[in-house]
Amino acid sequence: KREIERMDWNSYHALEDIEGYLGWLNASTNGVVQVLSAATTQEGRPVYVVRVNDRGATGPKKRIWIEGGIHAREWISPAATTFILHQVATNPDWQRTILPHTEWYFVPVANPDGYAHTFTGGRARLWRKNRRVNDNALPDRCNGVDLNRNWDLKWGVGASQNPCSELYMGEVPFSEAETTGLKYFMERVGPLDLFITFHSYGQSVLYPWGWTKDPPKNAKMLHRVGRRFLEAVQHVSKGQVDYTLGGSGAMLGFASGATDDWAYGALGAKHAYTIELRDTGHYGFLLPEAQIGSTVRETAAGVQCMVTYMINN
Ligand code: ING
Ligand code: ZN
Repeated sequence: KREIERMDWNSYHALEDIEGYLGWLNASTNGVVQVLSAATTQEGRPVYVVRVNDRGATGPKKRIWIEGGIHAREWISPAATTFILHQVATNPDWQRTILPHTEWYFVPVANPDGYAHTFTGGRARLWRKNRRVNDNALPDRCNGVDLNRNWDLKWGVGASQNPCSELYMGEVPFSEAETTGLKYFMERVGPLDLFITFHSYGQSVLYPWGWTKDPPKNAKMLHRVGRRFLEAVQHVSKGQVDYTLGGSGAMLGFASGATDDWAYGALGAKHAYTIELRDTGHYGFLLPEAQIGSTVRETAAGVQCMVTYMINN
Protein backbone atom coordinates (compact mmCIF):
# COMPACT_ATOMS: atom_id res chain seq x y z
CA LYS A 1 0.00 0.00 0.00
CA ARG A 2 1.17 3.52 -0.88
CA GLU A 3 2.30 5.77 1.95
CA ILE A 4 1.96 9.53 1.63
CA GLU A 5 3.48 11.66 4.32
CA ARG A 6 2.03 14.97 3.32
CA MET A 7 -1.63 15.74 3.62
CA ASP A 8 -2.95 19.25 3.22
CA TRP A 9 -6.24 20.97 3.88
CA ASN A 10 -6.13 23.38 0.95
CA SER A 11 -7.76 21.08 -1.54
CA TYR A 12 -10.13 18.11 -1.58
CA HIS A 13 -8.41 14.77 -1.86
CA ALA A 14 -9.15 11.61 -3.76
CA LEU A 15 -9.71 8.45 -1.74
CA GLU A 16 -6.28 7.03 -2.68
CA ASP A 17 -4.53 10.09 -1.26
CA ILE A 18 -6.47 9.91 2.02
CA GLU A 19 -5.64 6.21 2.29
CA GLY A 20 -2.01 6.92 1.50
CA TYR A 21 -1.89 9.39 4.36
CA LEU A 22 -3.47 6.86 6.73
CA GLY A 23 -0.85 4.34 5.64
CA TRP A 24 1.90 6.80 6.51
CA LEU A 25 0.42 7.52 9.97
CA ASN A 26 0.15 3.79 10.60
CA ALA A 27 3.79 3.23 9.66
CA SER A 28 5.34 6.20 11.42
CA THR A 29 3.67 6.67 14.81
CA ASN A 30 5.08 3.75 16.81
CA GLY A 31 1.78 1.96 17.18
CA VAL A 32 -0.10 5.01 18.45
CA VAL A 33 -2.07 5.10 15.21
CA GLN A 34 -3.45 1.81 13.90
CA VAL A 35 -5.37 1.51 10.65
CA LEU A 36 -7.97 -1.25 10.74
CA SER A 37 -10.72 -2.30 8.36
CA ALA A 38 -14.36 -2.53 9.42
CA ALA A 39 -15.89 -3.71 6.16
CA THR A 40 -15.42 -4.33 2.47
CA THR A 41 -17.85 -2.50 0.21
CA GLN A 42 -19.77 -3.88 -2.74
CA GLU A 43 -17.10 -2.47 -5.07
CA GLY A 44 -14.37 -4.07 -2.96
CA ARG A 45 -13.04 -1.09 -1.04
CA PRO A 46 -12.14 -1.29 2.67
CA VAL A 47 -13.90 0.96 5.17
CA TYR A 48 -11.03 2.06 7.39
CA VAL A 49 -11.22 2.74 11.11
CA VAL A 50 -8.20 4.55 12.53
CA ARG A 51 -7.53 3.95 16.19
CA VAL A 52 -5.39 6.44 18.10
CA ASN A 53 -4.34 5.43 21.57
CA ASP A 54 -1.21 6.12 23.56
CA ARG A 55 -0.64 2.88 25.42
CA GLY A 56 2.01 4.59 27.55
CA ALA A 57 -0.70 6.65 29.23
CA THR A 58 -2.69 4.66 31.73
CA GLY A 59 -5.66 5.84 33.75
CA PRO A 60 -9.23 6.55 32.68
CA LYS A 61 -9.81 7.55 29.08
CA LYS A 62 -12.76 9.00 27.20
CA ARG A 63 -13.66 6.88 24.20
CA ILE A 64 -14.40 8.99 21.15
CA TRP A 65 -15.69 7.98 17.71
CA ILE A 66 -15.51 10.43 14.82
CA GLU A 67 -17.17 9.45 11.55
CA GLY A 68 -16.86 11.29 8.26
CA GLY A 69 -17.82 10.78 4.64
CA ILE A 70 -20.97 8.70 5.06
CA HIS A 71 -22.49 10.93 2.36
CA ALA A 72 -20.38 10.98 -0.79
CA ARG A 73 -20.76 14.61 -1.87
CA GLU A 74 -20.11 16.19 1.53
CA TRP A 75 -16.38 16.53 0.85
CA ILE A 76 -15.67 18.83 3.75
CA SER A 77 -16.57 15.97 6.12
CA PRO A 78 -13.58 13.69 5.38
CA ALA A 79 -11.41 16.82 5.33
CA ALA A 80 -12.51 17.76 8.87
CA THR A 81 -12.17 14.16 10.08
CA THR A 82 -8.63 13.76 8.77
CA PHE A 83 -7.66 17.17 10.14
CA ILE A 84 -8.78 16.24 13.66
CA LEU A 85 -7.01 12.90 13.29
CA HIS A 86 -3.91 14.86 12.27
CA GLN A 87 -4.14 16.97 15.45
CA VAL A 88 -4.56 13.97 17.72
CA ALA A 89 -1.72 12.08 16.04
CA THR A 90 0.83 14.84 15.46
CA ASN A 91 0.04 18.10 17.31
CA PRO A 92 2.23 18.39 20.46
CA ASP A 93 -0.40 20.46 22.25
CA TRP A 94 -3.12 17.86 21.68
CA GLN A 95 -0.69 15.08 22.54
CA ARG A 96 0.12 16.65 25.86
CA THR A 97 -3.35 17.79 26.97
CA ILE A 98 -5.83 15.51 25.16
CA LEU A 99 -4.30 12.22 24.08
CA PRO A 100 -3.37 10.87 27.55
CA HIS A 101 -7.05 11.10 28.55
CA THR A 102 -8.63 9.82 25.37
CA GLU A 103 -8.85 6.89 22.97
CA TRP A 104 -10.01 7.78 19.44
CA TYR A 105 -11.61 5.98 16.55
CA PHE A 106 -11.78 7.83 13.23
CA VAL A 107 -13.67 6.77 10.13
CA PRO A 108 -12.38 9.24 7.53
CA VAL A 109 -14.55 7.92 4.70
CA ALA A 110 -17.50 5.76 5.78
CA ASN A 111 -18.78 5.54 2.20
CA PRO A 112 -15.70 4.99 0.02
CA ASP A 113 -17.59 3.75 -3.06
CA GLY A 114 -19.78 6.85 -3.06
CA TYR A 115 -16.84 9.15 -2.36
CA ALA A 116 -14.77 7.67 -5.19
CA HIS A 117 -17.79 8.01 -7.49
CA THR A 118 -18.03 11.76 -6.82
CA PHE A 119 -14.45 12.13 -8.06
CA THR A 120 -15.45 10.84 -11.50
CA GLY A 121 -16.96 14.29 -12.09
CA GLY A 122 -20.05 15.68 -13.75
CA ARG A 123 -23.37 14.93 -12.10
CA ALA A 124 -21.72 12.21 -10.04
CA ARG A 125 -20.12 14.94 -8.01
CA LEU A 126 -23.36 15.47 -6.11
CA TRP A 127 -23.90 11.80 -5.31
CA ARG A 128 -25.06 11.06 -1.72
CA LYS A 129 -25.72 7.32 -1.29
CA ASN A 130 -23.40 4.34 -1.55
CA ARG A 131 -23.18 2.50 -4.88
CA ARG A 132 -25.20 -0.66 -4.28
CA VAL A 133 -26.82 -1.87 -7.48
CA ASN A 134 -30.50 -2.05 -6.49
CA ASP A 135 -31.83 -3.00 -9.90
CA ASN A 136 -29.83 -3.20 -13.12
CA ALA A 137 -32.88 -2.23 -15.16
CA LEU A 138 -33.24 1.16 -13.44
CA PRO A 139 -31.28 4.38 -14.19
CA ASP A 140 -28.14 5.30 -12.26
CA ARG A 141 -29.91 7.49 -9.71
CA CYS A 142 -31.80 4.36 -8.55
CA ASN A 143 -28.53 2.82 -7.37
CA GLY A 144 -27.37 3.18 -3.81
CA VAL A 145 -28.67 3.21 -0.26
CA ASP A 146 -28.60 6.26 2.01
CA LEU A 147 -26.21 4.96 4.68
CA ASN A 148 -27.60 7.54 7.10
CA ARG A 149 -31.07 5.94 6.93
CA ASN A 150 -29.92 2.33 7.20
CA TRP A 151 -29.19 2.04 10.94
CA ASP A 152 -31.68 0.19 13.09
CA LEU A 153 -33.34 2.58 15.47
CA LYS A 154 -36.95 3.37 14.61
CA TRP A 155 -35.88 2.46 11.08
CA GLY A 156 -38.27 3.68 8.36
CA VAL A 157 -39.54 6.95 9.85
CA GLY A 158 -38.93 9.89 7.49
CA ALA A 159 -36.93 7.79 5.04
CA SER A 160 -37.82 6.46 1.60
CA GLN A 161 -38.63 2.93 0.44
CA ASN A 162 -37.99 3.98 -3.14
CA PRO A 163 -34.52 2.97 -4.38
CA CYS A 164 -34.55 5.97 -6.73
CA SER A 165 -34.80 8.37 -3.79
CA GLU A 166 -31.71 10.02 -2.32
CA LEU A 167 -33.09 8.98 1.08
CA TYR A 168 -33.51 5.28 0.23
CA MET A 169 -33.32 3.40 3.54
CA GLY A 170 -32.45 -0.01 2.08
CA GLU A 171 -34.34 -3.29 2.12
CA VAL A 172 -33.75 -4.04 5.77
CA PRO A 173 -31.82 -2.24 8.52
CA PHE A 174 -28.08 -2.82 8.18
CA SER A 175 -28.52 -4.17 4.65
CA GLU A 176 -25.21 -2.53 3.68
CA ALA A 177 -21.65 -3.72 4.26
CA GLU A 178 -20.62 -0.23 5.43
CA THR A 179 -23.28 0.08 8.15
CA THR A 180 -23.03 -3.54 9.34
CA GLY A 181 -19.25 -3.44 9.49
CA LEU A 182 -19.20 -0.17 11.42
CA LYS A 183 -21.92 -1.37 13.79
CA TYR A 184 -19.97 -4.54 14.68
CA PHE A 185 -16.78 -2.55 15.09
CA MET A 186 -18.49 -0.03 17.39
CA GLU A 187 -20.01 -2.82 19.47
CA ARG A 188 -16.59 -4.40 19.93
CA VAL A 189 -15.01 -1.11 20.99
CA GLY A 190 -17.33 -0.78 23.96
CA PRO A 191 -19.15 2.16 25.57
CA LEU A 192 -18.50 5.47 23.83
CA ASP A 193 -18.32 8.76 25.66
CA LEU A 194 -18.62 10.83 22.52
CA PHE A 195 -19.83 10.08 19.03
CA ILE A 196 -19.69 12.65 16.20
CA THR A 197 -20.65 12.26 12.56
CA PHE A 198 -19.70 15.09 10.20
CA HIS A 199 -21.99 16.15 7.40
CA SER A 200 -22.56 19.25 5.32
CA TYR A 201 -24.05 21.68 5.02
CA GLY A 202 -26.00 23.88 7.45
CA GLN A 203 -23.70 24.93 10.31
CA SER A 204 -25.56 23.09 13.02
CA VAL A 205 -24.79 20.80 15.91
CA LEU A 206 -27.60 18.26 16.11
CA TYR A 207 -28.26 15.65 18.77
CA PRO A 208 -30.86 12.85 19.00
CA TRP A 209 -33.50 12.14 18.25
CA GLY A 210 -33.94 12.26 14.51
CA TRP A 211 -37.15 10.23 14.56
CA THR A 212 -39.11 12.38 17.03
CA LYS A 213 -39.19 15.98 18.17
CA ASP A 214 -39.25 14.85 21.82
CA PRO A 215 -35.94 15.51 23.57
CA PRO A 216 -33.93 12.54 24.89
CA LYS A 217 -33.48 12.00 28.64
CA ASN A 218 -30.21 13.87 28.99
CA ALA A 219 -30.88 16.58 26.41
CA LYS A 220 -29.59 19.17 28.89
CA MET A 221 -26.17 17.54 29.00
CA LEU A 222 -26.09 17.07 25.20
CA HIS A 223 -26.94 20.72 24.85
CA ARG A 224 -24.29 21.83 27.34
CA VAL A 225 -21.47 19.90 25.63
CA GLY A 226 -22.75 20.97 22.18
CA ARG A 227 -22.52 24.60 23.30
CA ARG A 228 -18.79 24.18 23.73
CA PHE A 229 -18.48 23.55 20.00
CA LEU A 230 -20.48 26.69 19.12
CA GLU A 231 -18.46 28.88 21.45
CA ALA A 232 -15.13 27.60 20.13
CA VAL A 233 -16.15 28.16 16.50
CA GLN A 234 -17.29 31.68 17.31
CA HIS A 235 -14.03 32.36 19.08
CA VAL A 236 -11.76 30.97 16.37
CA SER A 237 -13.72 32.63 13.54
CA LYS A 238 -13.80 35.93 15.43
CA GLY A 239 -17.57 35.95 15.37
CA GLN A 240 -17.80 35.28 11.63
CA VAL A 241 -19.19 31.75 11.79
CA ASP A 242 -22.34 30.89 13.72
CA TYR A 243 -23.77 27.45 14.35
CA THR A 244 -27.20 26.48 15.65
CA LEU A 245 -27.78 23.74 18.22
CA GLY A 246 -30.70 21.40 18.93
CA GLY A 247 -32.37 18.04 18.43
CA SER A 248 -32.18 16.91 14.79
CA GLY A 249 -35.86 15.92 14.57
CA ALA A 250 -36.93 19.23 16.05
CA MET A 251 -34.55 21.23 13.83
CA LEU A 252 -34.86 19.39 10.50
CA GLY A 253 -38.02 17.29 10.64
CA PHE A 254 -38.22 13.55 11.10
CA ALA A 255 -35.55 11.19 9.85
CA SER A 256 -34.70 7.79 11.25
CA GLY A 257 -31.95 5.30 10.70
CA ALA A 258 -29.23 7.88 11.26
CA THR A 259 -25.89 6.97 12.79
CA ASP A 260 -26.12 9.28 15.80
CA ASP A 261 -29.54 7.95 16.88
CA TRP A 262 -28.16 4.41 16.76
CA ALA A 263 -24.96 5.34 18.59
CA TYR A 264 -26.99 7.05 21.29
CA GLY A 265 -30.10 4.90 21.57
CA ALA A 266 -28.82 1.42 20.73
CA LEU A 267 -25.12 1.52 21.57
CA GLY A 268 -25.53 3.82 24.57
CA ALA A 269 -22.99 6.52 23.70
CA LYS A 270 -23.10 9.20 26.39
CA HIS A 271 -23.02 12.03 23.85
CA ALA A 272 -23.91 11.76 20.15
CA TYR A 273 -23.98 14.48 17.53
CA THR A 274 -24.44 15.08 13.84
CA ILE A 275 -22.44 18.18 12.97
CA GLU A 276 -23.39 19.93 9.74
CA LEU A 277 -20.33 21.88 8.64
CA ARG A 278 -20.13 25.00 6.45
CA ASP A 279 -21.82 26.69 4.85
CA THR A 280 -25.48 27.74 5.25
CA GLY A 281 -26.34 27.20 1.58
CA HIS A 282 -24.51 29.74 -0.57
CA TYR A 283 -22.10 27.13 -1.93
CA GLY A 284 -23.77 24.19 -0.23
CA PHE A 285 -22.00 20.89 -0.94
CA LEU A 286 -19.59 22.66 -3.28
CA LEU A 287 -17.75 24.54 -0.56
CA PRO A 288 -14.76 26.27 -2.23
CA GLU A 289 -11.32 24.89 -1.48
CA ALA A 290 -10.31 28.30 -0.12
CA GLN A 291 -12.67 27.64 2.82
CA ILE A 292 -11.35 24.18 3.74
CA GLY A 293 -8.53 25.42 5.99
CA SER A 294 -10.60 27.78 8.10
CA THR A 295 -13.48 25.30 8.30
CA VAL A 296 -11.38 22.40 9.53
CA ARG A 297 -9.48 24.59 12.00
CA GLU A 298 -12.62 25.95 13.64
CA THR A 299 -14.11 22.43 13.65
CA ALA A 300 -11.06 20.95 15.36
CA ALA A 301 -11.19 23.74 17.94
CA GLY A 302 -14.86 22.94 18.55
CA VAL A 303 -14.15 19.25 19.10
CA GLN A 304 -11.16 20.07 21.28
CA CYS A 305 -13.39 22.18 23.54
CA MET A 306 -16.07 19.50 23.77
CA VAL A 307 -13.49 16.88 24.68
CA THR A 308 -11.68 19.12 27.16
CA TYR A 309 -14.99 19.84 28.86
CA MET A 310 -15.74 16.11 29.07
CA ILE A 311 -12.31 15.32 30.50
CA ASN A 312 -12.79 17.93 33.24
CA ASN A 313 -16.40 17.14 34.15
N1 ING B 1 -27.88 15.80 6.94
C1 ING B 1 -28.44 14.74 7.73
C2 ING B 1 -29.16 13.72 6.87
O1 ING B 1 -28.83 12.55 6.93
C3 ING B 1 -29.75 14.33 9.83
C4 ING B 1 -29.36 15.29 8.77
C5 ING B 1 -29.07 14.28 11.01
C6 ING B 1 -30.83 13.51 9.68
C7 ING B 1 -29.44 13.39 12.01
C8 ING B 1 -31.21 12.63 10.68
C9 ING B 1 -30.51 12.58 11.85
O2 ING B 1 -30.06 14.10 6.12
C10 ING B 1 -27.12 15.67 5.83
N2 ING B 1 -26.53 16.76 5.31
O3 ING B 1 -26.94 14.60 5.33
ZN1 ZN C 1 -25.00 14.11 5.07
